[in-house]
Amino acid sequence: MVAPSLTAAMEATRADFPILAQDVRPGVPLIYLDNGATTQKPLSVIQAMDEYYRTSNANVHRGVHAFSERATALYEGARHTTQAFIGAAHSQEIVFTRNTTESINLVAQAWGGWALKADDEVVLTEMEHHANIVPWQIIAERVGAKVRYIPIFDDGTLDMAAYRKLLESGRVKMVAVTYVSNVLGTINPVQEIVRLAHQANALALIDAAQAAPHMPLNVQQIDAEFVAFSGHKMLGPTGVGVLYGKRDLLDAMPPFMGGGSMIRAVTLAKTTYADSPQKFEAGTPAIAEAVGLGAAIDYLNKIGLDAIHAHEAALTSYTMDGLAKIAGLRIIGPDAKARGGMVSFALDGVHPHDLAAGLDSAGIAVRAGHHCAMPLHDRFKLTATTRASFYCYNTLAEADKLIETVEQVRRFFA
Ligand code: 7TS
Repeated sequence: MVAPSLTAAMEATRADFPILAQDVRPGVPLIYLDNGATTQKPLSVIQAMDEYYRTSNANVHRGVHAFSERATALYEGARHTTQAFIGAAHSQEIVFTRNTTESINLVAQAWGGWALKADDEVVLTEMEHHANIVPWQIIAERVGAKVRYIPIFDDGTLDMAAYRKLLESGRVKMVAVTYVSNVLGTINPVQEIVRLAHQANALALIDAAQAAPHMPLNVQQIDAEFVAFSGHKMLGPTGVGVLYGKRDLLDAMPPFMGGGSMIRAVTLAKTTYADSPQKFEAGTPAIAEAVGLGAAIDYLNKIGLDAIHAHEAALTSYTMDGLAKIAGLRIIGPDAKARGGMVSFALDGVHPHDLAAGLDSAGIAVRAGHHCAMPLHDRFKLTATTRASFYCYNTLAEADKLIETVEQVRRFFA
């Protein structure tokens, strides 16, 4: 049973999100259950970006003029806010990128191009988003390394014994794993995964795109060398993401891209590089977006990651119970207790796109397709699923409407 008082406190956050007050079509209110793709933005984030452009806009780290100093202070302030949010020891360990995808590509190209040699191995899992598969395939192909995958059980959890076996090759240099699956919702035991990687002298990268927005995350506790996530999935704007990296490693690695702002000195013959994070932030960064991300983190801290996680767990458990009663409906992934705030399902005889279109006519936004995890869908012998993914502002009434509408769509196609 869901404690209504728990969800009521979170449901009150709805008032902070202007978009949620809109109708999708006249008389059809928006029920936004596509938070795994991107989240809505509270007024405080929208205002912080508006305020930045109205009062402080200039380029950063360049001019000696007052506005450049003001913009730099705001941009670096967002870096400190992000550092505190994930418990990093140094602000130099926070690199602003465009998104999780760019953060992982940065590591695959800059670290991988430098450290990976022929016949080295990179270990991923079968449940990765394409953003944590393709960059590794590209670099592996370039240097002659191999990509191996930790298999998953039918319940959507990782086969840790198979992982231990993979590490026995003695050739694994990197283990890159998602914290929370964007399809199954599985919360992986990342601390244990990293510990085992280190025991085998491998480094670790955690894709925290679906974790950082939804639960407390401490990079020192996880101890991975790299952690990646996106601003837009945690109430912040698009165009800004984060790569956390351990300082010694970031200092030792070559840059990802070259250009302005990342150099110490340039001559026509040779360039020396600035320290991290500047070394990895070539060109004018997404300044207003970083300011918006800082405001999003302030907002998340105010409502509390523990409370958000508990709210989403309650909604997910409630939704799974309701959906499980629908004839011919199959949920993939583990029990509600072992997952983040999402549920993906297949309905016999109804294509996920038809189901999503039926839900859309009732104002319900969900994602249908392979969710950029084709190997995972292959593993479950499905081409596509429908996914509902929650955030702080979703309500039990919305979960009810979802369950009821899925049943109506099933009857329509029966
Ligand atoms: N990793 C995971 C686990 C993700 O869920 C996503 C985006 C990414 C990486 C890539 O993030 P980006 O910000 O660089 O695009 N996942 C989804 C999704 O599930 N639906 O749309 C985007």
